Amino acid sequence: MKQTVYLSLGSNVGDRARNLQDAIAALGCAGVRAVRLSSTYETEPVDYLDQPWFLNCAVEAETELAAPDLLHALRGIEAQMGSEKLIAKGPRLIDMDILLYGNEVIDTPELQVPHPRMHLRRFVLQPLAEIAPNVQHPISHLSISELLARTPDKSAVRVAAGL
Ligand code: PH2
Ligand code: MG
Ligand code: MG
Repeated sequence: MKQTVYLSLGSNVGDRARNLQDAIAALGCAGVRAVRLSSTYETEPVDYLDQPWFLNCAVEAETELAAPDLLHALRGIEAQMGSEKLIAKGPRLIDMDILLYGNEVIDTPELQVPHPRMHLRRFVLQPLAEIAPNVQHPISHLSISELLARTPDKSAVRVAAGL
């Protein structure tokens, strides 16, 4: 069954804008049709602070892939692009995370959806609110714009200039 999914993409190594573009292009070949893209945002690192600023964006996509297969497809694109995760929450060439998979709630060791920290991350919520302000979080039932208004995260997130 076709599902509407929301993804968060981030890069803070190499040509960050190019990495986001390449990852979005690769989605199509993996059976994930991007239907809406947010602006690209320049974002201050959170959680692990001693690393370069990120470019982040949000993608609305349609896919027939089951959630675990979508996760594997995203991991495959990350690996194919040569992204290496040397430090947890540290620098990376490309990171692709599933935020929402339809209205499903998934809690397995491999995959938690909605993304368990999305409400705590302005770098996720601000791009997502641009393309999906009225979409509801399936657990809290708050809209994305409400989550953004309520997030305690005060880190800097601004539309990237000159891309
Ligand atoms: N990703 C992380 C940790 N910290 N900070 C920003 N600004 N953007 C990210 O994508 C990010 C982060 C781990 O995935
Ligand atoms: Mg990830
Ligand atoms: Mg991540």
